[in-house]
Amino acid sequence: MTNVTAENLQTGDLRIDIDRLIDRLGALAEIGAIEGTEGCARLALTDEDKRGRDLVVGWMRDRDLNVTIDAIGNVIATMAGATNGPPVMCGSHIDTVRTGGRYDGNLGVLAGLEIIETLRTAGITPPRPLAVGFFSDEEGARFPPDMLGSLVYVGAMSVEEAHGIESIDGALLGEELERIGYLGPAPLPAAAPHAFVELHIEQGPVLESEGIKIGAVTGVQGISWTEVEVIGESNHAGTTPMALRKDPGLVAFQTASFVRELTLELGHPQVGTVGRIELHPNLINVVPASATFTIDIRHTDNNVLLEAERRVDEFLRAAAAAEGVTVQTRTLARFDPVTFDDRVIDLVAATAAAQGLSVMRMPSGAGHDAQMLSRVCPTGMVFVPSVDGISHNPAEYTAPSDLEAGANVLLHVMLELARS
Ligand code: HGY
Ligand code: MN
Ligand code: MN
Repeated sequence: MTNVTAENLQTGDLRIDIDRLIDRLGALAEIGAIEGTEGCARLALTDEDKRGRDLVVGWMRDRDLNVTIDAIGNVIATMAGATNGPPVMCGSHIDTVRTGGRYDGNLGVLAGLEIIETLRTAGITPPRPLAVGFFSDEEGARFPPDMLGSLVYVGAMSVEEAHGIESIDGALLGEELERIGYLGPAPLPAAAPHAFVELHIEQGPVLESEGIKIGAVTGVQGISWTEVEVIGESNHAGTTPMALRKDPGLVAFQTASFVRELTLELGHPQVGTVGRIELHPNLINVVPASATFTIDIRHTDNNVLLEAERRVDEFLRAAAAAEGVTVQTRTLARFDPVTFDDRVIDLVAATAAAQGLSVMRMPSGAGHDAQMLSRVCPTGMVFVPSVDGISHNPAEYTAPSDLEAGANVLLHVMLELARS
């Protein structure tokens, strides 16, 4: 079949192969599978992450795509277009949290691969190159901050600084990259794509509760991650009178409950989470010597987020003073709210409507690589519903028809961007 460009072929009725996409999502989820669930655990740069990377890179190479790997382990696969120049790029991440589902991140990467395969099968050469990538350490759960790979990709953090980041389990990022064989030569920061679109599950309850099939994402809310170390004095749980204690655990727990009270006071969409806490020596009969915990607070309005950060810090220091303990804080991530490009948002909404899909504009509660790519090119996102709004949980689920709808919207948004 002669190569026809998208220009002269009615691509309007082109659709992806959902069975092939679901098969690949299943095959990838086998890696790091969480027994008895549909979920998987592939923390960034672990052996499981490596095995997942190897599988996806193999699929990319089997399709004769030009695959590049850079010095933070980002992998970009490019399909040639009728012209040269920066590609229209899609993608996301394939690292997960410890209680990961099979769709978070993986959908955006494998839908991109499916789109390229669909075009190849139809003998279509897009007017511009198309690319699909996965960015390293999007979750930031092992190596903070989150969206680390795409942050370095756009030049907002140096490779050297990133390589020096220590994980929660004491490893160095650069050494782990080398160990798993993904310390690549592709230049950083990378050349900006023509445009970037990320397909992702919503990971929240909005689309499902509204009965809407597609989210045309308007942006990402601000994110503030802080690690707090409270230093007290270990002592005997039985002999130490309460008035003589310097209990860092108490300050950690008081602060965690304050975070919840503050979110209730500030109201939706303010959110706050204490997701990790470690007491030392973590024994039943020892008043802890130290307590290390994390605070994740987010808001769509940066001024409210700044006020929330101030209030939490104020409470923490007052509680520490009252208990006679000391506090050290470390910022693990701080990203202002991001607004995507109106042209891409409009295109997502129009494409969904043209395919007869209900669509609504909405912000993202979760962080995404798209928020970093939006610093260098016109960027948008396509959301599909999460059943019961559940994510970062092996029970995460999105119906095949919704996966298919999202991938078909992504296909035609990318083709339209390739013509622009
Ligand atoms: O933390 C986040 O929002 C994303 O899952 N990395
Ligand atoms: Mn994600
Ligand atoms: Mn996630």
